[in-house]
Amino acid sequence: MSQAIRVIDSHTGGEPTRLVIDGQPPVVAENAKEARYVLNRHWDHYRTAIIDEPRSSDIVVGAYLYPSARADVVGQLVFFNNVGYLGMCGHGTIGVVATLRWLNRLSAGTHKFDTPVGDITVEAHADGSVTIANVPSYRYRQGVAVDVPGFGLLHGDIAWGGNWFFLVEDHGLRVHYDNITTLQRCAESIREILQQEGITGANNEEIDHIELFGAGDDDSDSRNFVLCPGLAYDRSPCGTGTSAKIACLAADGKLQPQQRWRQQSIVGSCFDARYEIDADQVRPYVRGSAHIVADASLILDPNDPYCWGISN
Ligand code: PYC
Repeated sequence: MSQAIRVIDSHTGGEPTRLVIDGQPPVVAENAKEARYVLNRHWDHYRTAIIDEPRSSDIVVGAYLYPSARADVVGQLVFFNNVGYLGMCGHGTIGVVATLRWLNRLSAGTHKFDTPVGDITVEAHADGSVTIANVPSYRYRQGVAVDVPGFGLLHGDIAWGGNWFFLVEDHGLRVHYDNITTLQRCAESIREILQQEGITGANNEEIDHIELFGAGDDDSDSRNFVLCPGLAYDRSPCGTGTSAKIACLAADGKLQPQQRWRQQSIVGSCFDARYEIDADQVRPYVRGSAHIVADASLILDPNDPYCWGISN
């Protein structure tokens, strides 16, 4: 028997999000962290069916939203992509909120979600944009030197913004869409070196996102190129990556609480960011907009040799 999974696709500044509406694995968990564990351990074939080719591609981030026993949260929100599960996803959260608004399942105003890395609060604005109050973000290490074949000696900060990032400014490359191939090669090489040299985030956690920064334009403070886990790059400015950047700017004294930071993506889309100090921690606020692009049923036919996706 074939089964159907209803999904709604959106994009946030060019970066796609696929929210599963019906037909998700029947996971019942205490919280989003446990839900992610159970999904990874027992239901990973659903991730590959939903997000891998032939139904999707490595640039799409998927989202499951499970009910929670907690009355103060909308639900347990777990993001995934072609290589696994994310801690948090900023563009994805904006896409999920826009989708729930489109379905009339969420009102304008303030709402909380449980994610595997902690609670986040969102403000769904009347104009359709969404502000995320992200998990506390911080710089873990500053100016870590890496010798990258073909690119030379580079330095990066390691920072947490809901995922682990290595943020590099001294790469000497033009951060522009027409330079994507070189940016991608550089970011991939940096990640390889981090892995080879055992350079990690706190608690030995893998640094799976690499961010290369360049100058902004009249409308932005900076432009970034973000390599996501796997080989895809973020078309949006990356919500968790912008949070990591904000944490570094705050640590350097280059951005004051409530000061605006406009982060532009490699395709030109922008997030508006700022931070507050919350119990001595940097709490980033990231604002952006998403648009709905599809409301579809994925068909899982057991006779299809690629029913569960083409995975590597
Ligand atoms: O917006 O946080 C983000 C994100 C992570 C991976 C892709 N987008």
